[in-house]
This record gives sequence, C-alpha cells and structure tokens, in this order.
Amino acid sequence: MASGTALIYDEEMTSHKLLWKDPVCDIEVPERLSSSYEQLKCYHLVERCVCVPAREGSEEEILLVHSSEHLEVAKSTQTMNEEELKRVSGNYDAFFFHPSTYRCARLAVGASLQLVDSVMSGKVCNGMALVRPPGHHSQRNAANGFCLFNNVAIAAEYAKRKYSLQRILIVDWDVHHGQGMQYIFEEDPSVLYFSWHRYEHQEFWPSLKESDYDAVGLGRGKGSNINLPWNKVGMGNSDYLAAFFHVLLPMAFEFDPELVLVSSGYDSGIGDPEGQMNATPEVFAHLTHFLMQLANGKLCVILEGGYHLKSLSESVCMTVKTLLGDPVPQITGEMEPCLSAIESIQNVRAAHKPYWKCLMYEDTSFLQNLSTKSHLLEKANTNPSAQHESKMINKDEKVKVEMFLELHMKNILLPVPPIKTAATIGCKASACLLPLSICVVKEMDLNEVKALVSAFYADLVKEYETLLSLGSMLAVLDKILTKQVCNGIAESSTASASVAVALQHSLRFGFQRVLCIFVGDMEIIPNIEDGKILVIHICEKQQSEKTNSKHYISLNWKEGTEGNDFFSAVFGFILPVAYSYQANLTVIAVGPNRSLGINGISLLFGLLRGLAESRILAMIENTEINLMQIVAKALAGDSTPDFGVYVPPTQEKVHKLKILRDQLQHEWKMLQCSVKNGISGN
Ligand code: X5A
Ligand code: ZN
Repeated sequence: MASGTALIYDEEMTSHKLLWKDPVCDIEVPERLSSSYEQLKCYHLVERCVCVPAREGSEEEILLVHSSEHLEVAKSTQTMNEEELKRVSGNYDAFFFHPSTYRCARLAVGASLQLVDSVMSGKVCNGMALVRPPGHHSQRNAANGFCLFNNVAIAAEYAKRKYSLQRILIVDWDVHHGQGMQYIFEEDPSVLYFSWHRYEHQEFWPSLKESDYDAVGLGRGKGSNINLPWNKVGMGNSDYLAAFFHVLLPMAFEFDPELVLVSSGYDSGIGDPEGQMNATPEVFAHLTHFLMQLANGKLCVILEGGYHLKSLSESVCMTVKTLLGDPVPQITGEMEPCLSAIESIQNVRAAHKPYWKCLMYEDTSFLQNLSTKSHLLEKANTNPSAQHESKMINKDEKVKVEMFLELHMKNILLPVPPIKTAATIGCKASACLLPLSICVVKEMDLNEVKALVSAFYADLVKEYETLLSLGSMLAVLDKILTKQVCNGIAESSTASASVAVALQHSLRFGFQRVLCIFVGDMEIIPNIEDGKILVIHICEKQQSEKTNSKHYISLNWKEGTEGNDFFSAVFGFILPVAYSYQANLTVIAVGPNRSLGINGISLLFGLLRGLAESRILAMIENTEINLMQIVAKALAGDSTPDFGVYVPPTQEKVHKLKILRDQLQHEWKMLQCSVKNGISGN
C-alpha cells in the first residue's frame, strides 16, 4: 500500500492580486497562501511531506472542462493594462484579473493534476495542493466568485480519463456552494458531488434556487449531486459531524469511490468573514480522517476559499497533519447539532431517498413549514455608515478569534504520542507491524496481576491461562494509559474477562470516560453504574438479561451473508453515540461468535481511531490470527482495502436502528437526524 503525503505549493501563485478597490474581492489575498505555508513550516509539517512541484496545466487539460472562448479571454488578459483588466473583470460576478492571473490559474490547475498523478501513481497515498486562484465557482464559460478555472473539476475529468476511473467523490466543504461544480457534473453519474453551504433560504451569495437540497442531479446523474444548505449562520463542529454521519458518509460508502477529491475551503471555519460559522480547526482533522477511510486512502485535498488568515492556516495544518497519519485531536464542547442543521439534514435525506439504497427503508419525510425564514430580516449593511460600522465590528471580531485560536491550538495540540502500537512479544499481530510502528512490551509479572485483579474480579485469578492473558493485556494497557504509545493490541483466551479488567484498571488510573465496543459473546458484563464506561455490545442476539440503558447498549446486528451492510450501523448509530460520549479511551474487543466480518471490524477500528486522540486498546480472542493481523494494520493507520459487495440493510435492521435511535437520542444527541414528528415552525 502506498504511503506518504504530497504537498504542492508554488510561491508564484501569490502574484495574482487585486489592483483596485473592490470590497467584494479584497479578501482573496496572496497571504492566504503564504501564511498557510508558513504555518505548515512552523509545525514542521512541510519537512514530513513529499514536496511535489507544481506545473502549468496545459490548454488541452483546461479544455476538459472549459470552453475555448473562456480560455481565450483568460489568455488575453496577460498583456492588458489596469483599465482593461478592470473592464474584463466587470463581466463576471466577483472576479478580478491581474496580468499574472492567467499564469497563476494555469499553475493552480497543474498543481491539482500533479497531486492526482502523485496519488494515482502510488508515489504517495494522499496529499494537499495549496493553490490560488480557487476553482469551484468557475463554470464552463465563466469566471465567478474568485475562481477562473475549476481546478477540482478538471482534476476529476483528468483522473477519469487518464486512470479510467468510474467513480470519483468530490467533497466540497467550502462554505459557498460550488455551483460551477454542480453545473459541470450534474448529469454525470460517475462523479458524486457533495456540497454544504451557507444558504439562509437563498439569501446568501450566490443566492441560487439550484443550491437547495432538492437539486439532486439531472438525467443519468440523478442522485449524484448532494446539496446541504445551511439556513443559519453559526454552524459548528457538531453540525458538520452530523452532516457527515447522516448524509455524506452513508452515501459515500455506498458509492465506493476509487478516488476522493476535496474542494477544501476553510471559510466554513470559525472567524471567517464570509461564512460566519463556528467550526474550530480540529474539525477538519476529523473530516479528513473520515474521508481517508474511502478509496483505499486515495485522497487529494485542493484549496478553495478561507479568508480569516489564522483560522485558515491552522485548519490547513490540521488537514495536512491528519493526512500524515497523526492522531486526531479530540473535539471539545457540547456535541449537539442545532435544530436548523437537523432540518437541513432531514430534507436532503428525504430528497435523496429515491436514489440511495442506504436510505431506502429510512422513514424520511420532508419538513414543511421551515422554521424562521430569514428573508424578513433587514439586512444590516444597506447604508454606507452601517457598512462602515460592520467593518469595524468585523475587525474587532477578527482579532478576538485570532487570540482565541492562539490559545485553543495550544490546548488541543498537547503532546500526543505518535501512532505506535504496543504488543507483547508473543502476540501474533506483532509480525505485521512495521518495526517503526511497534513497541514491544514485556508481560506484567503474574503475582502483580493477581494482586491487581483479585481486588475486583477474584474469580479470574484461578485460571493460569487467563492470568497470562491478563498479564500481557495489562502491560499493553499501561503503555497506553501512560501515553507512551497511542494504541495497543492484546490477544486473550477470554476477551470478556480481559475487557472487564481493562475497564476497571483504566478507571482506577483516573480515566473519566471509557468507550467499550464489544463484538461477539460477552460473558462478563462490566460494571457501568457510574457512567464512566459506555458499552456498545454488538452481537447476534441480546444475550444477558441486562436491558438497554444509557451506558449499556446492545446492538443486535449480524452482518448479512451476501455482503457488507454494516455501514448504516456504523454511521447511523455507533459513531454518533461515540462522538456524543467524548471518551478519552476506546477499548474494542472481539470475543467468540462475532457477528461481523473482518472488513466491518477493520472499518470500525479505522473510524474509531478518530476518537480519544486515537487511544485504542484492541483485545482479540487468541484463536483469531487472521483478524489480529487486520486489526494491527488498522491500528497502524492503513485503510480498509476492500469493503466487499455493498448490500443495503434489511428493513428489519433499519427498524432496529430507528428504535435504538428514538430511545437514545435524548442522551446521545449526535444521533438526531430528523425533527420530532416532522413538524416544526416553533
Ligand atoms: C472560493 C470562494 C467566494 C466568493 C464570494 C463572493 N469564493 N461574494 O470562497
Ligand atoms: Zn468559499
């Protein structure tokens, strides 16, 4: 499997700049690129990447998407004087030409294609291109919204042709709707385009009817255009995560792309004057981490917008750090999507129900009577003095966010151990870990184990084999608890005994919230009374007399025999609960009679590495050598190579999930994906 992260940057792309006064365009400055690159250097991320040079995109490549008229107009601006440049710029909505614009735009295209080539040739696994001008508003025949050529669209067409790809996913997390992208691909079923965007019931630029959730694609492309309009400003981390869990990820995994491209605008981040949203830089680490589980990790991130320099550059760093495989910082704060976000999520799910198997049995219905249409509100900046005032407030706000981020980044980037997996010498997983990623530990002394365990599970110390298993598990766990490694793997003769001890030991050590995912038969149910442990037990049938409670959830799920139907449980239930709980340690155990296949388990590990700063203890029954190897790879950061055939969950399974969701969404609020009774308006 390919490894490494490409970084593409060329200082020349900072030469494109605004030469006259224009309050609409003056935020798209060269410093967007240079300050992002400086911040990458500051975190020592540049030296960890494979630096790939940019090149000029050829005319032929630009013509993959654009008309020759558009290319000729752009070309003709190279020799124009300021007055002529201003005149041509005036033909478009929010665009400015500089004599170097054409050259920069060709470099932006070429940089994006270099990235595609680096990833598709296997030179690297993933990468990011820092480019200007951006691309996603640009259309076949027009510049628009700071964009001249549509870098990402050209990259997708190029990848389709050169590498005969049949399925490409484009994720546009820029805060604006990439309407250019939608127009280019709306009839093309081979490109799945997802965009969320500030919309405010069509009040926000570009104020198009076709940016709403009901634009699902045209003709053969029906279902392959996903619009998630945000009707309020102030959307934050939980809203973005909810959008991924309940909209993008289920569809993306069903689509099963061969390559993922990100139209990576950071104007959806906190402090941005355009977006007015609240998401903090680390959310982009999570979004990136999710997408890294698709397409065998083949992920190309290409810069679009982002106008608060500090917010932009920190978010770029979070993205690159994650591409490099670093542990993902924990998201802090209340995990609850807002009502308006849930409404939008519900509507886009309803609109796409006819086209996606994963939604087939969901009882989605459109929300009528949308709450608080904002079009009645006066716009603040209609007169010049108010406009002046709002610029002052913006300046204040900008500095405030700068100061907040300075401190915030220090808090979330506490030293985290690099991803390294602890295992004992005898552990059969050791062999598949690279020498660099393994930390060999010595089993705990058996007398010590006895002393430790007899305090809470006296019965366990009687069997020698159990004692041995506990000895190696405790040694591995200690490495994780003391933060010498990120994760660890232990084999056990009885997984449920090992889990029970591991949980007690972690609490004693002082961990406040431990998430335990148990797959298979569990004989000993750990004590969950005080809420410091949350157990999700995935098994074929409810086993114990124990009924579901907030902290013990039995998810009765047996993977279908014809293929993989586990995604809906992962995205619709496990991840939302896990993100709501905010654990600081995850224990994943696989016991006897597991009801999931190895691919499902591997995906589970990959996704859950995004939580608890990647702290995971894996406990595998010692008969499962094959599984142990897969898990070791997932812990080291490899993506799941192949999910197997997609089959939709049966109606019965969907129903089961719905019941669980209804039961638990008041506790674990990230489960919410529809508004009560489908009626709102209050
Ligand atoms: C790439 C991008 C925004 C254009 C805003 C015009 N463009 N009002 O973020
Ligand atoms: Zn934007």
